[in-house]
Amino acid sequence: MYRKMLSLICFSFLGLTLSVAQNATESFKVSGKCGMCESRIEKAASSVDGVTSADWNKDSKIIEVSFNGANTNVHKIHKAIANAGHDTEMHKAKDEVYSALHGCCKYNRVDLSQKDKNKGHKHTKGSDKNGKTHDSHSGCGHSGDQKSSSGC
Ligand SMILES: [Cu+2]
Repeated sequence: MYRKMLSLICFSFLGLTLSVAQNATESFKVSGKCGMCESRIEKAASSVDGVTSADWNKDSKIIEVSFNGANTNVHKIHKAIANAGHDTEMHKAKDEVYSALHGCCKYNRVDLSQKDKNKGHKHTKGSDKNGKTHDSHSGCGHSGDQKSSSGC
């Protein structure tokens, strides 16, 4: 009986320690361009059960998420963001979801998925098969310079 009590106490202590340790913060890269992307990405991340905060920076393209590891894992968050149309390091958005994004939000998809194939990242007009180079950017009515597209 005494032994049983002892192991019970041990287990509950272990459980307590684990649940405290499972508050995790992760940051990873998410493709996007403007303030609209920011709210979409953060909304998608926050919609995942267990996520307590999500903050995406449009300049660094890094999202920082805090979540309870007992309820969720970072993989689910990647997936939710990809489902909203934004590529992450782990998950790529479906083409049809990406295509449905606002014109201003059509980020350059080469960035994350084909980094190695795209050495040099040329900014020449129309040479890119995807037509998503900065120079061919359309829909914002301005130069397409990434920094100035924040007002979209
Ligand atoms: Cu956007």
